[in-house]
Amino acid sequence: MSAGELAAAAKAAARALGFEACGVTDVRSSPEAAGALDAWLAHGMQGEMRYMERQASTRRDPRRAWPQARSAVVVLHNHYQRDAGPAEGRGRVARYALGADYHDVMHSQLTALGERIVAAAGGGSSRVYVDAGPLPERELARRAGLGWFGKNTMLIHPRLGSFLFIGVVLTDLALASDDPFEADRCGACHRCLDACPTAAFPTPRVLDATRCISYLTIEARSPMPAELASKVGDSLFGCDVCQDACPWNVRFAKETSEPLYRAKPPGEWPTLEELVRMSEREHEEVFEGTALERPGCAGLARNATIVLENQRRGRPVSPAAS
Ligand code: B12
Ligand code: SF4
Ligand code: SF4
Repeated sequence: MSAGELAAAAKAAARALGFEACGVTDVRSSPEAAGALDAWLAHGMQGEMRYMERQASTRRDPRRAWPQARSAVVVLHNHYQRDAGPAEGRGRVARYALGADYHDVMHSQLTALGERIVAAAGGGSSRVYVDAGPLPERELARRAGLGWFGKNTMLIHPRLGSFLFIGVVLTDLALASDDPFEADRCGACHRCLDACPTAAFPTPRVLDATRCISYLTIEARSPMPAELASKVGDSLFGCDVCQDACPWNVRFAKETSEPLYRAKPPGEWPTLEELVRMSEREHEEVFEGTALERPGCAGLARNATIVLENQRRGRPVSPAAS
């Protein structure tokens, strides 16, 4: 099979597995993206995410992840769903975390994709990555022609919007690369920058994670600074505000076709009061297999306490999602 035929076979397999978009790129380092990462780290915008420092050399140069790798097959998976917001007494959970943990869902689908590529070539190997690995996933997706970096730093696909997970299959096979996405389709818009409740963007396309509700409610282990806690509103876990504000999502976001990403009924989530009192064991029972395992029992109790305080003081809640 030629490199072009193998790329076509990979894209057909990705479609058959339910991925909405697929592109191919090489694994070379990109000086602009490496420079942007270095500047971000130098300003301490990673906060307590020490893994971002530890993994920096591989993020700068993806070849270090697996020196035999020759191509990266990058896929997008839509996780958008209409969301009426939390039920009475509950906190708001970002859409990506409403159903099963996407790391598990994507991992098995990416493994199947890698196997199909190797089978089509009649040999070779593959390795799969989603979020937790040290790859610069947005940059690989942009280079594979799948979209541009919005001013909110999200990878936006021109016909799907940004409510997308990115997955990567590295392979030691050579596949024909797509043209990188070079256009900036944000134009003069700045709705995401204006909408962010915590003013987390020092400049367009740079996110100070230490101010981002997603970081504060998921990644940070320390107590939340009071100035930021008062701005979190009703967000219990993660944040979609800068994506909800984006016209590309208003226009293109469609319901996910992945049943495993679907939310359980709003009334079945534990209440904020229950979360404050929840034991480690109960936390494990309720949240096993979901992204809400990540902050741990203590992290969710911290978040629930903050949301309760914001509600008590009548502090503005996050804009109603739809
Ligand atoms: C650390 C991390 C976070 C941190 C920091 C986010 C950030 N913007 O840096 C926190 C915890 C805040 C976070 C939040 C979220 N995350 Co996150 N996160 C990651 C992770 C693990 C690394 C990202 C990273 O390297 N950041 C460092 C910065 C410097 O790099 P970057 O954002 O990837 O890429 C930027 C630079 O390369 C820069 N750049 C490149 N060249 C140039 C040139 C110039 C001139 C400039 C100015 C910049 C520039 O622009 C790129 C895009 O902004 C990736 C998975 C992965 N392995 O890549 C997921 C990932 C980015 N997250 C993801 C998601 C879904 C989210 C949330 C939506 C979850 C939620 N609903 O709460 C939010 C979105 C917040 C936001 N607006 O970004 C998805 C994004 C998918 C997409 N369509 O873009 C990813 C790819 C995971 C996945 N596999 O799907 N996340
Ligand atoms: S996810 Fe929320 S807090 Fe983070 S940058 Fe976007 S709007 Fe701001
Ligand atoms: S809201 Fe506007 S500026 Fe922000 S990412 Fe979307 S198009 Fe770009």
